[in-house]
Amino acid sequence: MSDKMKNLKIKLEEMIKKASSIFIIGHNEPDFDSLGSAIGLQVLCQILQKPGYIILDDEDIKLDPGIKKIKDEYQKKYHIIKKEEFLEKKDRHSLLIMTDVNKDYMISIKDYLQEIPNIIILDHHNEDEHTVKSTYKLIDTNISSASEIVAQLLHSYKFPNCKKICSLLLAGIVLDTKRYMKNTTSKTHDVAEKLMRRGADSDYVNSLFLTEFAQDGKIQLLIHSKGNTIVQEYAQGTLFDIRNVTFTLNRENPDMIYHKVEIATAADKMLKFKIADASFVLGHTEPSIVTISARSRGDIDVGEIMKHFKNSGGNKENAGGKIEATDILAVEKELMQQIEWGLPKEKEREKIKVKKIEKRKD
Ligand SMILES: [Mn+2]
Repeated sequence: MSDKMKNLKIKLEEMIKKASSIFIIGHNEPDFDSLGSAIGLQVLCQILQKPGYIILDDEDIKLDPGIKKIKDEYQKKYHIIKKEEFLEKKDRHSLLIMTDVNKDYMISIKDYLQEIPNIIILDHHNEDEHTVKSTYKLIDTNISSASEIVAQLLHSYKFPNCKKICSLLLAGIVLDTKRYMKNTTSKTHDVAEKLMRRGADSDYVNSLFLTEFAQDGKIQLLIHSKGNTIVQEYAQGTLFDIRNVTFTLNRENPDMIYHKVEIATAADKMLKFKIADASFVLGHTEPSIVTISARSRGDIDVGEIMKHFKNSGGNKENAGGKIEATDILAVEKELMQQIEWGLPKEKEREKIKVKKIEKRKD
């Protein structure tokens, strides 16, 4: 275990033991990493014999089917609660642990952060001006997932239901690494291997990732229907040298409502094609909300591009946002303009070139 991880463990144990109650929260519209790591942290509270709660305020109908399945199975056992219950239960000695998230606009209790004296953040996403002020944090973008962090924390403990918990944490890692294709280090494999040895069930993990037949059809249509995907070429001399960026939205029926997961999956799928060095997929998730998912192979920083929009941002290769808008085509136009404007000035490009040459010398 690295020193950073050891420190986190010491700090977490100390603060959990001191707190009257512990609330654990992941990002809105939870995925396997945020919910899996939250359940893992709740297990840590149970090991330390402290009352812990997981706040999940999203409506059931908006949850991904796999997430809904986990919630239904574990709601009672691991005290998954809504925001209202958190408001009733919190007091001046409560501890909040944020996992898989560090930004205020991505959690359901952002209006109540001032009322919580101690906050610990454990995350693998970039920080920015919206990052919540915390008492202690471990934020490391080189770690694959929050589940990888929590798995390491739990490895030295014995606890009931271990196989199931290890399966959930493995699901988090599998999701965020795209099955070990991205953000994967030897440590990630190490942690995953240990989860398997403790009984993680890959059949169960795979079952969580099954998609609905109809949903896959909807995603394929979004990508492939004539005219839905536009490819923009950014020529040499711009930030990307020659790079193709794709923009996908339902142009025939722009008001169609999509699930966030459908938009994210479509953006992932686009990167499998040679035509896309970066992909942006836009869709209404509500009549007045346009959700964007942005993906990149790495040399286009989509997080930086998305930062232009309110409530948006992310990592270099994986970003997104929820924009308040009714006109999706206007949002796309703004996005395209943002990419043009974001191109560096001549001088900055010189700097980038110099950097590359210096690297080659090493
Ligand atoms: Mn994650």
